[in-house]
Formats: sequence, C-alpha cells, structure tokens
Amino acid sequence: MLHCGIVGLPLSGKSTVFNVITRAGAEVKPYAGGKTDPNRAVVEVPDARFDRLVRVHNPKKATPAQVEFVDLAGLSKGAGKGAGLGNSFLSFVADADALLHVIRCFDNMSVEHPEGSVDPLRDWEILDMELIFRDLGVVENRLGRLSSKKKLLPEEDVEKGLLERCHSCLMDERPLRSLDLTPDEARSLRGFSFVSAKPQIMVLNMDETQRDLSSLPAAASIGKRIAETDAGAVELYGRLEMDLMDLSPEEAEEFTEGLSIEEPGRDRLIAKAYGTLGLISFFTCGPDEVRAWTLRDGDSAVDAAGAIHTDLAKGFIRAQVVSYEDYSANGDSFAKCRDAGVLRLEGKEYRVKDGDIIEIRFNI
Ligand SMILES: Nc1nc2c(ncn2[C@@H]2O[C@H](COP(=O)(O)OP(=O)(O)O)[C@@H](O)[C@H]2O)c(=O)[nH]1
Ligand SMILES: [Mg+2]
Repeated sequence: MLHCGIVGLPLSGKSTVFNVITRAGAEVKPYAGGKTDPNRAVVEVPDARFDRLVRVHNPKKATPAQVEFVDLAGLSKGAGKGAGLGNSFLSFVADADALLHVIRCFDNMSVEHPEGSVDPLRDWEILDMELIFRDLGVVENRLGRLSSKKKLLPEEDVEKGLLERCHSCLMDERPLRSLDLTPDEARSLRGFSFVSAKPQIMVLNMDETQRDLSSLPAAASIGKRIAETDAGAVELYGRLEMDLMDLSPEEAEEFTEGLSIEEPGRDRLIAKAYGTLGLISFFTCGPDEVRAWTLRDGDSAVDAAGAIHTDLAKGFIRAQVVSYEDYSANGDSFAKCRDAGVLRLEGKEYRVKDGDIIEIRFNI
C-alpha cells in the first residue's frame, strides 16, 4: 500500500496531525524525544464515485482506496549528514511514497521549539535542506562509483548523465522534485528513493488564535514561498481539530465559529494528499467485490494488474478499460459498454487514468 510519511521538526505537531487524519490516538506530548518507532495507520480515501459503484453493484464486499499514514520521529538539523537519529529517520523517509511536511505556526509558550523561536519559513528551509543533503550524499556516492569504472555500459552512461543533472540541481539547493524529468527518467531514478524528489504537501499547523495565514509571523514571505513551491499547502488547526473529534457537531460548531474552517481538516488533508501526491484510483467491479485501487499517476496497465496480484502482471494479456463516466452512462455494465463502443482493449503500455474501470485478461 502506498504510504505518506509525516515529517517535520520535533514538536511541530506531527503526531497531532497524524491523529487528525487517522483518529488513531497516537501520543501527543509537549516535549521532544522518547519513542522513535513510527506510528502507522491506514485511512480510507473518501470518493463519491466509489460510493456510487457500491450502491449500484451491491457487492458482498466493498473496499475503498486506502492510504497509510506514518508518523515519523522528528527530524533535527544535521540529519541529512547523519547526525542524531538522522540515518534511521531518513531511511523511514526514503520508504515513504510521499511526504506530509508539518510546519509549526502555532505559538504556544508551553511547547518548546527546537530552534528557540517560532519561524515557519526557517523551519521549512531546515527540513528541505536536510532532504537535499541526504540526496546529495546518495548522488555523490553513486557518481563516485561510476567514475571509478574503466568503461561504462551504455545504460550506466545514461544514468551518469541523469545523476549529474541531479547533482547540479541539489548543489543549487533545489529539491529533485523541481527537476523536469520524463516519466522514463523518473522511473529510472526510483531505485534511489530520493527524498527530495518525493511529492510533498506542506501542512501549516496553526493555533486557533491565528485566524488565517495573514496572522502568522512573516505572513507575506510565507505566502510568497507557498506560491513558488511545487508542493501544495494546507492550513490546519491541528490541536483544535484533534480536540473537535471528541465533540458533537453542535459543540464543534461553537468552537469553530469565526475561524476559516469550512470542511473538516481531515477530509481536506486526505483528499489533498491523494491528489497532490499524484495518486489515482482505478476500480474493479463485480458481484463479489467493488474495489478502488491506488496507483501513481503515470502507471501502466501492467502496474494496475500488479496492484491486484503479481500473477496478473506476470500473465498479463490485455486490459478491458472504460472510463467511470462512460461506465455510469452505460448501465454500469461491461457488456453494455462494449455494445456502445466505449469499452477499450488496452495493452501493457496503456497509461491508467483516474476513474478507469478495469478488468485484466491474463494467462498463467
Ligand atoms: N496550541 C497548539 N498546540 C499544538 C498544536 N499542534 C500541536 N500542539 C502541541 O504541541 C505539542 C507537540 O505536538 P506533537 O503532535 O506531539 O508534535 P510532534 O513532536 O511533531 O509529534 C503538544 O503539546 C501539542 O498539544 C496546535 O495547532 N496548536
Ligand atoms: Mg510525535
């Protein structure tokens, strides 16, 4: 299952945000240190299309798309060069498919700040730089190895060129996510698990005394930074939303009066995570099960088969595909879609689209 790692400085509210998203009740505490095992929890992704498919097919089993969230230990300055918990922390980050980066905006005197003051922009940069340092280490290591070889294979030559591009990007203090890579190039770099290449969402963790972004310290520069970044940004009242989970809707309304909360932070974050993280869903429908499966945008029909079962990927012949819109407009039936000429037979290379209804033909 794809999973989203929650990163940030110690005491930025990572476990709080984790609880808001997962309702898992992880420990939240006003001091840093202690437990370093990550908290993990799986959440269902809200999707109206899925809900409708379940109503129509009334299957024995309904399995919505799921994403796992992992609450990682805090990252401190120097981690990218191996200081402190650096290495073990970064190996967890490298495992994640995407990152939710929590930035402390709340100004709560009783919670210490590892850098001594509340400064969202500085914290944003600290974390970005740690990720960049870590990747730089990986790139230099591999480039060193390649250059010590007498003769490079053609594919190693291509790899070297690509890694040199990565190197100059990182030396400019830019994350690898900002590189303009072809899907093939991106795929060939996947094995390195570059942490600065991972899709990232910034979570601005605010206090209920802060009405919106404009009441933050250095609001203008934060706004500018958000506009410049390729990462999405979500404003969240972390602690407030966590406390709201225990209240009735009426009580909750009283609490949130005057704050710019339209939709619960939980739904906003999950939807945003799914979209910004470049995830898409395809569906399989039948009387036994209606299921939403998660892929990365850009994945192929074989990846879709592999998500269902490795055997389906191995014995893949063709995929029968119809878009959700065509499917629902044609009686929610493959037979009717075929009659209407909207059912397609696609090969291995087909790039799956969000909302595709798919049936894999395979032979093993
Ligand atoms: N005032 C306020 N306090 C918060 C907020 N989010 C977290 N905290 C407090 O900050 C402390 C650290 O939170 P925690 O989620 O454990 O941070 P972590 O170390 O990043 O996992 C706890 O005492 C939280 O109650 C917030 O939005 N507002
Ligand atoms: Mg924590």
